[in-house]
Amino acid sequence: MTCYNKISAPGKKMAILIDPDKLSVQAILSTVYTANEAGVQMILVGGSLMSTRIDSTIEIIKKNSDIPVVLFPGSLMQLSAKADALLLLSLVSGRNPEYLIGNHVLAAPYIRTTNLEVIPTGYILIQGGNVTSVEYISNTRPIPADKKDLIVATALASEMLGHKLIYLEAGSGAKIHVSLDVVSEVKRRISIPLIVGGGITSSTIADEILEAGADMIVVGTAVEKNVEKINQMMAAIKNY
Ligand code: 1GP
Repeated sequence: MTCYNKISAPGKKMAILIDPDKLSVQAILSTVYTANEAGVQMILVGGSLMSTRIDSTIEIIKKNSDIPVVLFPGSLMQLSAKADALLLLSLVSGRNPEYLIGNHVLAAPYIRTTNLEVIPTGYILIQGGNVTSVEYISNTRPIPADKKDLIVATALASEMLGHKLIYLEAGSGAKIHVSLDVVSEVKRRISIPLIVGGGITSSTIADEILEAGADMIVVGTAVEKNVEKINQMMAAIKNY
């Protein structure tokens, strides 16, 4: 089954975000073992900066897990043929052409030489109460969290342009996750799968966001701080 089919399949899913720069090899291993046991559906790999070689991180994950590894690249330096799939992100909330098409042009010839499954993704950055790395690095403004109509219009335009997924992002370490109201309205209006991430720190929040309509949640910071969160959040997912 392709990664896209896994995301689109009925039921709720959780992806763990592994940022190679933030975790030691030992911490990556303990995250991966816990994810295996808990039945996590996907592992995303990426970050805003990267001083570690992404290939070696993916090798470690692959050697110790059968969970699909999906690239979630913060930059062109984060491409690897060793992953299973690539979220080809278009930062549609922003107006920086490099993150809408420029980097994609630079990456496309290389991506074509790999076996990566490419998943075109409309990536929508929403204010999360603090300035996140994505906002700073991409030099784009997030959509204000209370502008539900703008967020919905952006998601609709993204779907109409042919993106296969919508990713609502409050930013890694966001103080405030994407609101339940926004998640449910976007889900109601689009017909492609919905991913939500940023600031999901507890199983209660995870459950509320899934209940509001997310098909898959992405959790990074909370798991970096406490790997046990994987079990707690997966327990919420298993209720569906
Ligand atoms: C960031 O959505 C992801 O791109 C995860 O965010 O680190 O806040 O869980 P957190």
